Formats: sequence, structure tokens, C-alpha cells
Amino acid sequence: MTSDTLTARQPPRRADFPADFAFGTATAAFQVEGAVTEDGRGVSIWDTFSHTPGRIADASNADVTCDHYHRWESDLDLMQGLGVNAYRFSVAWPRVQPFGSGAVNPAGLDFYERLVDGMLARGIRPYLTLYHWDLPQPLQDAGGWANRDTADRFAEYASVVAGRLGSRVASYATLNEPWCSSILSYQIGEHAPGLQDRRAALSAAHHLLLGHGQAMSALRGLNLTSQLGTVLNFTAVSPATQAPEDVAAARILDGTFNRWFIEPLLTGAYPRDVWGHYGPDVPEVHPGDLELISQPLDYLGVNYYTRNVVTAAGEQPTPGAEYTEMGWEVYPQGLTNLLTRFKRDYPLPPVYVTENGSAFVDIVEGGQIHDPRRTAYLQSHLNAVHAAMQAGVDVRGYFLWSFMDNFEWAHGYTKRFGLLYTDYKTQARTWKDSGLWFQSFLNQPVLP
Ligand code: IFM
Repeated sequence: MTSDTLTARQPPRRADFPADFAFGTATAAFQVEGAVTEDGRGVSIWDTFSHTPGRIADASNADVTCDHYHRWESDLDLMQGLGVNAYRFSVAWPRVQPFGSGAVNPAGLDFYERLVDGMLARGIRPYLTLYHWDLPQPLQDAGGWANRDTADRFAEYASVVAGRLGSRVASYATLNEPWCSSILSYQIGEHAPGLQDRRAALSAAHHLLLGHGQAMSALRGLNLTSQLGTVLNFTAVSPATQAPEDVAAARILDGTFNRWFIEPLLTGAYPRDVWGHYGPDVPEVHPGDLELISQPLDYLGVNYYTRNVVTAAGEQPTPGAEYTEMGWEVYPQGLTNLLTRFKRDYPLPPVYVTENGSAFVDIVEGGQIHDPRRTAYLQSHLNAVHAAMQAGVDVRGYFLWSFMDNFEWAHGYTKRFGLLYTDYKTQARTWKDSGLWFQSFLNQPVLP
């Protein structure tokens, strides 16, 4: 099946998915909460980074953003009205441990306890991410993820959170997108802490995976009924031509972006070709690290947005393809391809598509936001998930990024991914047409 046939298919039907399939939206603490100095919250690397001139496209910060810290109840009401049965959110480490280790701030845990209980009261299952990039600044001052000790600190923090929230949380994810919090942050320099050092980036990537492993062990020790896993981001990679140099470039991009993270987790080894490619910058791996990293997962979270078409000379746009405001090609087939490939190549646990979504320019017209391209993106990717399921992949849920427009990291407020339009001046939230379509989909009959 080609991308075109996926796009052209009929809109998906709720009955195409099992009754207990998790349908939700996703956010992250730093992107929506605001209230950065309230109730004992410490400083995170993203506070520092976003207040550094030149780092954020529109010179904004997330001091207030969607003010979800104060508006969480009405936000959960909106979510309930949407008809989702799950919500993927993250906990801000500096709210729980303002200095990244040691002293716990009870007010921070209280907030997440209210949030989790608020979801449960509304029939929404909590899918909690422990690390969505807001590292406490004191840990960065000690080297951040390039420092192996940060993995220990992370496991300690994970135990504190799960010790309080326990099995009320349906699913704990240790990390969100470690490629972003290592390569994009320590090598490319676009995300906090904004370094450009490949060796440090690979060290950070290894320590993130190690932190995941240590946190998994700690959480297993709590005997929760919650599902335990982690979330990786993937890109579909295609060579622009079948010329050997383009094929080799595509293999390396797939290796550095996708295989470098999924293979240690699912097979207990870094991919040999990429290890060779990185030469002297490879991380120091201690005996036992890969065993910790590759311990069994209850699920793998898959974040998918786009594909990259590559030549030996770099990336290349696809003629005639649609691109989002992020400059990302709309390529639903890539999601089906990745999922079926992972099932073929690895001992793949059950999968959740933990993020998928699109940024487009939104215009408010008479109180309405007509965003047919976002609706089409959502529909075509739901069809892509369904196609993977029909091909035998055990997909258990889908989370749309994002519930509402929010702080898009280095892009500030210039990119809107939400099903809800956020008016940052008034904090009014308005359903876009895509949100209304998702609501109608979620409210269709479910097969018994
Ligand atoms: O906003 C981000 C999110 O925090 C992580 N995954 C990708 C999204 C869109 O860029």
C-alpha cells in the first residue's frame, strides 16, 4: 500500500479498533503547565535555556504557557468532553525534587496526585511520562546526562513519583524521545542545554538509556499493576535514489536516529555499523549496562511524525509531497512501515503510538478554526495504525499530539499542534475542526 492509497482511504472508524484501545491526547509538563516558580518548583534546564537570548524563535518562554497548572480541572473536563479514555502527560522533575536529588517537595507530588485522581474521576486512564526533558538545573550544573550519576538520580526520582502515585497510573514511561534529549540537545544544540559536542551527546544517550534501565528496576521493585515502558521517536528514512551512496546515507540516518535507541532496548546491543560510524565518540559502556537497558518492557511507545529522504549530500524534499509547518513531510505509510519492520526485526512488545500530530497555521474565523489538513493528517495516520494492526502488530493505543497548542520548545509559540486552539492572551481554548472530528470518531459505536 502506498502513502497515496492510505491518504485516499475512507476515514477510519472507531469500530476498526478494539473496544479497550487507548485513545488519548498527549502533552508535556514544561509545554503546558506554566507556574514555574510556584509551590516550591525548582529550576529546570528549559527555564534556563528559554530565558537565554537567541535560543527561542519568538523570544518567548514557558513561564505561563497554557497555565495548565491552574486550569487542569477545566482542561480535564474538556478532555472528557472529547471522549478520550486516556491522557499522556509528564511530571516535571523539578516540581518533585527541586534540586534533582534528595529533598522531595510534597506540593509537587500533591499536584500530580490531584491530576491523576481528576483523570480517574472522569474515566480517563493516566499515562505518565517521568522525563520529558525538564532536567533540574543543579543536575545540569554537574554535567547533566553526560554525567553517569544522573542515571542514579533519575531512578531515585522515578521511585519517589511511583511511590506516591502507585498503580493509579495505568502506564509509566521512563523517557520521552531520548534522541532529542541527547543528540538534539548535546550535539545539534537546538534544545537545552544547547551544546555541540558529539561525544557528550553519545554519553548522554547512553546514560539516558541506563537511567531508563535503573528506573525500570526500581519501579518493578514496587510491584505495581501499572504497565512499564519507554517512549522513542522514530523517523521513516528513504534513500532518494538506489545509488549505493544514497542507500548508505539512509542506512546511517536510520542507524543514528532509530536503531541506536531501539536496539539496545530490545536486543541488548548497539548496532555495529553505527558504533563504527561514531568512531572515538562512542560511549563508555560498563559491564551490566546493556542487561539493565534491555530488561523486558511491558510496552514500547512509538512517536512518529514524518520521514526523511536522503542523498549522500544531505536531505532532499519529495516532489509533490505535503509538508507541515515544521517542514515535516506528511507520510503516513512510514508509520505502518516502521511498525511492521520492528515486528519483523525485533522481539517487539505491545506498542502504543504515544505521539503523532501536525502543526499548521490556524486562523480563527468567527470563533471557528477550520483545519482540514490536520484532520486529514490524523485520519491518514489512524489508517496507518490500523494497517499495521492488520499486518499483525500488537498496537494498544494512539495518542494525538497535542491536546492543545502549547510551547513548542525552540519554536516557542510559532507552531500549533493542538486539537484545541489556545489563545495565549486570554487562555481561552477553542476546539478546532480536527478536534471536533476526533470527538465524533471517538463517539462512534464500538464493537463488543
Ligand atoms: O512538542 C514535541 C514533543 O514535546 C515531543 N515530540 C514532538 C513534539 C512536536 O515537535
